[in-house]
Amino acid sequence: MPGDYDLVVVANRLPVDRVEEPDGSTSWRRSPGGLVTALEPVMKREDGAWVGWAGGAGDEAPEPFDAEGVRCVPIPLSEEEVEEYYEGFSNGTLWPLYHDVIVAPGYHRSWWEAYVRVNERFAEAAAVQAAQGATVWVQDYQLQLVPRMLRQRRPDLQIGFFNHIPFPPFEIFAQLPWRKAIIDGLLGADLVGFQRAADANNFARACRRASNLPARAGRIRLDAEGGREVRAASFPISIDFRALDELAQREDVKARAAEIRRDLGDPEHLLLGIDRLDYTKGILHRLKAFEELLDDGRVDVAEASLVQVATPSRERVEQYVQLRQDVEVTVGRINGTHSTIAHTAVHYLHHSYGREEMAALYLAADVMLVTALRDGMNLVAKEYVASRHDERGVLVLSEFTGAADELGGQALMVNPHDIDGLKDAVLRALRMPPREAGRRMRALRRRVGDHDVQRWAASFLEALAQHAPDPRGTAAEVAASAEASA
Ligand code: GDG
Repeated sequence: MPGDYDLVVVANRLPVDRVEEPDGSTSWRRSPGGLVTALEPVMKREDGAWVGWAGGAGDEAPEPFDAEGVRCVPIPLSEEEVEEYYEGFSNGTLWPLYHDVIVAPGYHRSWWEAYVRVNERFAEAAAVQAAQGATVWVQDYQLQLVPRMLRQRRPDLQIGFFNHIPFPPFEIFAQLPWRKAIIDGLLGADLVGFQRAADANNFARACRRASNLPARAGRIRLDAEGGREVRAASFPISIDFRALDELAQREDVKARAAEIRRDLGDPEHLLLGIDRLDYTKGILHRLKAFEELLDDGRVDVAEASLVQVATPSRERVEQYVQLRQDVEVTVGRINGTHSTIAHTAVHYLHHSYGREEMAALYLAADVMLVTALRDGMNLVAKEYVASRHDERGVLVLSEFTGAADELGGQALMVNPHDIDGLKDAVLRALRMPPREAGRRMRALRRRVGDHDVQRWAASFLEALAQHAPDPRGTAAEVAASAEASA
């Protein structure tokens, strides 16, 4: 029932996807992704509700429903709001701005107005669902105004926010015409979480510079609100290590990995990239390095092949259309020049795959290339590690990912802008002695295994509870006061 839920998650998307059944009816299937996995146990335990967009455009959303043990509350987005709030302000303004302006952000007032309006709608829905004193956890850059809007409606709530993408240095953030409103929106939360310590610091600095607020040691003091303190800290997200580890050990997945290698002509070395087709992921830089290694004759097409999975993404946003063209022209050129009848240099796959196939690909690859130009975390890097129960394989990892903070010691670190350095790292990975690769992979697996997504969710919620004590008091206090008033 509305008003009953002790934990409310607010995210742009619901944790389920709509499926059309053969008889024309609609059902809901859990969407792949770590967030759902991480939150499912707490959602069930705490009597949770999840507020999010169900996908699709229209003025009406489906009625709230239960799926996978979670109450789902769909939010409608009109056709125009999909264009202006989602494709526009979220993915055409904030996404490039927060990723070091790799492409130019668009600043359009109509996009901003739609962003404000849609954030209000999410905040209102969360306010209606949350029980007295409940915890509300708002996710990601599409909803940065929700914490403040929610606090205005429901000062009794404990409010947490987690930003999945980087928070940029103030010198870049300062471009945003609505920077003060965004800061104020986020400061409605009790705890604002980021992937890296550097993101939390950038945020605290933006509070000082844009809004003149005292911020020290990750605490921002709001004198205008009676000295209320907002905490900013890092909580690096992770994956469901155990589930992927188990999946990759299944006999059918291992057999599929071997089959993939056979089908690719049994190359001596298999390199792999898996990314959403996004300009932040450095796909073109990776292709350039591989092309030059083939051009230079340092790598032979009979010896090494690159499989690049580029999952379709944001296909109506202009820069993504351009990127797809650039990647496809580049792959065509590399293959035209270097492939032979027996061997293809680059296998480019513009599809999305099931979990089993993903695990088999990870298991088949000798070298995993993660060359993002900027990335909040990069879960692909951690998934590769979780899949390698055989302790083989080498991870080449960009220093501009959040994952680099944790895995930098054992992965081969690269600056993807330095093509010569990237080529050297790829060659080093291809030639790494198995003992060294094994030692590195063991250490990587220990790190990711100990810091899985369940631990991430628990540590965020624990920090939130500590920073903003339950306004209803502890269970014992509540019981005592109920007794006293009886
Ligand atoms: C954002 C931040 C941060 C990809 N293709 C397929 C597929 N995937 C899955 C991967 C992985 C996920 O999508 C991608 O996660 P990443 O972390 O690599 O990147 P973003 O999508 O940009 O995610 C990022 C993340 O949020 C979490 O906070 O790490 O920095 O940008 O799990 O496996 N999954 C399936 N088929 C595919 O074809 N099943």
